Amino acid sequence: MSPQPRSAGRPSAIKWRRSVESLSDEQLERLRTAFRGVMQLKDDRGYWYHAGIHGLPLPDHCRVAHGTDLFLPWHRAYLYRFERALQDLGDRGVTLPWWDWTSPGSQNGGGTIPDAYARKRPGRKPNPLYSADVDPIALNQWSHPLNRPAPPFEYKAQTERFPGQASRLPTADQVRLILQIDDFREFSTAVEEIHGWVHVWVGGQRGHMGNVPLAAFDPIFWAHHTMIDRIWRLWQRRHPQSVLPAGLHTEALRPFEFTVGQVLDVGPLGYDYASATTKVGV
Ligand SMILES: [Cu+2]
Repeated sequence: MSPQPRSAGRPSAIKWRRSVESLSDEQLERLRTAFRGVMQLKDDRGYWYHAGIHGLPLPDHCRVAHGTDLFLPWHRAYLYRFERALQDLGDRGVTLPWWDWTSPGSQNGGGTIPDAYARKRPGRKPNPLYSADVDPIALNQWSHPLNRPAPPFEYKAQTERFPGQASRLPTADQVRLILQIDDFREFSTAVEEIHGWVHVWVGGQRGHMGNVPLAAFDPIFWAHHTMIDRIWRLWQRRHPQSVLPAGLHTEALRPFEFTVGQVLDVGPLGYDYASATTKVGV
């Protein structure tokens, strides 16, 4: 592995997020242990609490965080918060990996979910990255009569995926083109669009990932959004002169304790993306 980049003024304790496909067996096991840990907690340190922030149970923040200029910064704060919850269980070195859906392995055969997330029972224990229980309150709210128009069906109590039925995975060429866009708003809109393809590709018609209010219950949500955050980071490196829309800098990223301006630089947040993979589709 090539040496990690260090730039002046950075705290030395940068934690590296890595590609799912490059995790060692040990790193993967640590990630699974951390996921199992948060899934056992039913309070505000736990998985349901964090997954629920994205959409249901109410109040759902997905309306603020999608289709607006806050899409990228809101999800950066969200990933940060969840990654801290994983680390707070005791393994401080655990980080969120990204799923590079443009990689040859993921593009293979019309699209493939990485092994780390696709295998139901890779060892003696069930794989917590394969599926998760959904908070019953979120499910109830989804099918509640006040939720109009009435949803056409109910979602299962464990997250399900129906990959490849309803969309396509974005390619490396598509991401490269998007990375060339100079304007933040145009870039953000383009990234959000291809991000939606991946949600629908994974979830199909009936899978949780395909439905924003329930998407974050699927463990692969985090790897998908880490890839989106990484694309933003790659873009930031390439377009250092690009300015944000007026007023965006001071907007609050509720319910997180950040403003947009506070999440622009990942250095103070204590993480970055491993250098060996700053290209797209490798
Ligand atoms: Cu999303």
